[in-house]
Amino acid sequence: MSDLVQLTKQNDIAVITINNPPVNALSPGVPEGISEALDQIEKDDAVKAAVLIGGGRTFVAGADIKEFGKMTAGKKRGAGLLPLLLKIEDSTKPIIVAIHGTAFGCGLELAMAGHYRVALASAQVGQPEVKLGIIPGAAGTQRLPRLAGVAKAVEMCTTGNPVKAEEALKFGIIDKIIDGDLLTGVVAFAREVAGKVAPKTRERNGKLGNTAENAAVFAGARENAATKQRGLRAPLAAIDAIEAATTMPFAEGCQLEQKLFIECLFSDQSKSLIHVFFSEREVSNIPDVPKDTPLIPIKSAAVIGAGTMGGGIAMVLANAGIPVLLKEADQAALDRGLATIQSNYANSVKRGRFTAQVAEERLKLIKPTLTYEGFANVDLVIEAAFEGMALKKEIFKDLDRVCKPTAILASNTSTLSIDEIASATKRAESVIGMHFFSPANVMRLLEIVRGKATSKEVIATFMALSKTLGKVGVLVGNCRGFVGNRMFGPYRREAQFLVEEGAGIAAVDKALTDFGMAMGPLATGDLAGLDVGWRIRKEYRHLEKPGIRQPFAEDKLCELGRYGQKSGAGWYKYDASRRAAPDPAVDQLIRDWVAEAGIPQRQISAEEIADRCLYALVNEGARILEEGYALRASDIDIIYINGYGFPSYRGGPMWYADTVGLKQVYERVMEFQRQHGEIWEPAPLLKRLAEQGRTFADVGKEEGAAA
Ligand code: 3H9
Repeated sequence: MSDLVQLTKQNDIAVITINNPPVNALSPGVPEGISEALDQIEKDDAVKAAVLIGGGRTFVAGADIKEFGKMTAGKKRGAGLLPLLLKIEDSTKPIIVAIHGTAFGCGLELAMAGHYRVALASAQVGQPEVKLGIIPGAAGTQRLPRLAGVAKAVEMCTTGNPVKAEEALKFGIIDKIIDGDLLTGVVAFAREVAGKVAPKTRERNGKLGNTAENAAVFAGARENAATKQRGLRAPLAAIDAIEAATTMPFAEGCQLEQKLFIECLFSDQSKSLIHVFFSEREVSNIPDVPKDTPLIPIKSAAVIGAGTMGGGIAMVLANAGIPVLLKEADQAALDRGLATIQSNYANSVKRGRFTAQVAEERLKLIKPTLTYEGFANVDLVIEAAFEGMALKKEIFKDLDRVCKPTAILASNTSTLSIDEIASATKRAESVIGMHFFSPANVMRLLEIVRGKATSKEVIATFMALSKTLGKVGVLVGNCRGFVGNRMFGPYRREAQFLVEEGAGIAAVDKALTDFGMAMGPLATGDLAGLDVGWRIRKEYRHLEKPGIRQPFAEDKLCELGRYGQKSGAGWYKYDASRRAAPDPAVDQLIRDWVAEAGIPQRQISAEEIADRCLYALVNEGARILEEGYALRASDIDIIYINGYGFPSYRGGPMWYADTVGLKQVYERVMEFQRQHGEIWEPAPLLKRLAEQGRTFADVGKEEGAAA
């Protein structure tokens, strides 16, 4: 038998154990091993029932995702898992599946083929395939509605969200929760059911509902998917497959599921989402910071500034159970900050995210203060004061004086140099950038900015801390705007240029939302506040190269007090509930301004709008990669997906460029250079890769880049 599967016996109960670390994925060898074990069990008269269990930290977390790439590359085409699952279900002896950790994807599909399922209370089950752009491909869409009902199956297969053991029990996905040792519990359960007629999931049609009820469920789910998962194919395919479970015999439903599964698997969406899955794990690989680098314990923290960012960061720390001092300069600002935190927590309770008691416990961890008292004891300080170098240096000088020598000092700057901030201290090795995205308690991205002197221990600690805080931490180098905002500059510059050249405001935003961006670039400006960029541009105006075209519309809007949502008007006008509407007054203003500036007006296609904005991102991303401010193209992708609303099913800007083909992207950039001049000069790396027929994903494999 394969090394990945072991067969043992506890008297009359056989125990099949899957051992394929780290997550017991059903890699080649595992299904074969289970099948062989079943053959032996069938032949062994002494065995009355069998248990299927996972060794190590989890039951089966799904198919081996690495194998999908081999399948789509045409290197592999297996028989699939369906025959094995039928073999389990048709076993003459009851098979009881014991779940701990996660039974995800074909882990749950495997479990559902068993006659009974038991689980530890801490276990979770789910069909997360949709997050990889696919649907369950081993009869999950056919067996799950038979166990859990149609509505629950639709919810699980379209959202991909896991279900805890208690809920799984309530919905009939599992039969029992085991307290104490799982193996002992499942063997006892197996003895109870041994010799009885075992239920086959595929023959249980009682929960498949009636046509009228189901029609409402499917229509609602399709509408939901079209709005909440706009552009994604897999949720709709999952609904089609579950619908088949309600209208077709099991075997035919399985055939339709297979067809849809393969269609999704071979799609660009799935390839992109699988790229995102592995890239999100790759970010924690820092070549010069080994995995065993000692971590600095972070048991307490302080945040400076109780504004939107500071308050959000204090909540992030409190949510992770870390006590935090929250310092402001005056009582009124501190009170305002605390009131916002309280109302955020109250909203979460209202929405059912957690209980009032949990909110209270978290709130208790945040201690407001107007002084540095207590700062000598904290392990970490995050400065989230107003974005200005002089002020930040002043604060860091104070922190260097009041904090203990081992404390880490972090700045939540979005543009300023970490090295210059660190120069205000005598401990540059303990200074690091921690760029949260607004709202800090919601957005997953954290850019971790490495200064010249930042120590490896501090970097390793922050990579680990980002996970504790529930964030995706990406290490970036110290350049202006770091990775995300540095790329966002050219992207939003092009959006403005397009309007100044004659494109409609809504047309620019629509071209990008049609591409899949969560929001258009101009609406995003209104949301973030147009004045933020305006102030930064004023501070850096002296660095602008003379003779280079600069967009002017946003600056002029700010001069008129149109800062965006917060002032009720920006590119759009907003009502009291911040709903946007086109504003003919802005259209007129733009017409006047461009006439005055003598900019020729023309019709601009949605394709040109999307290309100019997206390739501006890609060209700047290529420079960042070559200059070493990002470790990998995929790190840039993760930043854009988690911080800037880039559609994950496009894989991020660099992956997207790879899928278009760098030769084509390069030629388009050259065309823009001919039309618009120097600002469109192709990045040398883009040019080189295009000429060599290579991709951004290849970079780093041969020619290293280091943040
Ligand atoms: C499926 O099942 C399709 C079927 O319906 C049909 C088939 C015909 N494969 O996340 P972690 C690796 S689709 C390969 O850091 P955690 C991961 O890359 C699948 N590798 O740990 C990492 O490697 P490294 C449906 C996998 O504790 C290491 O394991 N299932 C797989 O934070 C540890 O992972 C899913 O989509 C895999 N399936 O979280 C589940 N899973 O150390 C995907 C993990 O080299 N997995 N790895 O970077 C997860 O959601 C999480 O990994 C899990 C553990 C919750 C299980």
